[in-house]
Amino acid sequence: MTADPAFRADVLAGFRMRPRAIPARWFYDHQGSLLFEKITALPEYYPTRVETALLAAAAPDIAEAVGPGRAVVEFGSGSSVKTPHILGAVRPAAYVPIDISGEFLRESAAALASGFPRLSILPVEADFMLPIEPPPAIAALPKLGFFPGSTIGNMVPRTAVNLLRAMAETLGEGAMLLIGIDRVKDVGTLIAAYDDAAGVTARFNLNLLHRINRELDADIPVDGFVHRARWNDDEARIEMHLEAVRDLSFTIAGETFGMAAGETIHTENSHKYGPREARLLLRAGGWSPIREWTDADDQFALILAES
Ligand code: AVJ
Repeated sequence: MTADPAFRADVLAGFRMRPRAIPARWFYDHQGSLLFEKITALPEYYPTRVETALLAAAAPDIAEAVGPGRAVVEFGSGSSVKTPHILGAVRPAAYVPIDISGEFLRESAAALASGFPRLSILPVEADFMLPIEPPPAIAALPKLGFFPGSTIGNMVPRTAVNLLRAMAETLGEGAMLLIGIDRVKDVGTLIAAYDDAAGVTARFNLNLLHRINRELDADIPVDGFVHRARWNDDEARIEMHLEAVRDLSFTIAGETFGMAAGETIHTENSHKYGPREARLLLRAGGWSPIREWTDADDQFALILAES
């Protein structure tokens, strides 16, 4: 398999730096995407379940607040479970899913097309972290951005603000944004969600090493690592790490690396926000929150904002 040069560069740079770190976006090869799907069904992983229920319950309210005739632009399309709730309620003039994985994009567009045969679906294969030129067909329509899943939590606040500003730019005059943001909550609930009893999140994290071995001509002994999930209270985030359980030596793309027992690779951040923090983040990113929906236990929030 010919590896993505950006993957190779991020992995080599990540193993050279201290502390070692690899961006979370590289979790999602085919195997990683399947494992993430499994995570969303775990009893401990509340975000997907709570957000989907929120969307279903709030759909009529959302439709009323958003009004007719918009184009829905989904950033990092994927969730075949959540999108139909929005499309069914808002009844948009067009739907534009944006994703880096062309294969994934075509699959989910095809699945949605059968449920919404008269909807104009215009997939865009792009990295949503960069500014995007929307398809000309929707140029004249007001937009509703849709960014579910608390994917914003993967970014440090500085990057999250930059992304929100880029989204406002992409979506143009009179745009709205519906965003899902996970709440700060008790540490036990958070840790369980990222270190489940069945070990699926551990497999998801360790799959990154398998992916490096598969794609970058590497010989990392995956059994020399364990999954760690910890709450970083200063930064208000769950962190995932891979910790070496013994002294290790391995090569990646011809370069040799050593790790001592106890050394870690930081693989993911998942930032959590309280109610005011979430609204402040949106304001810093150029959006004004106008409505908000949460579950009875305030586990997760859906926020509607205007630019
Ligand atoms: C897809 C980034 C929202 O942070 O909860 C789930 C990814 N990582 N379990 C999250 C994830 C471990 C997930 N996001």
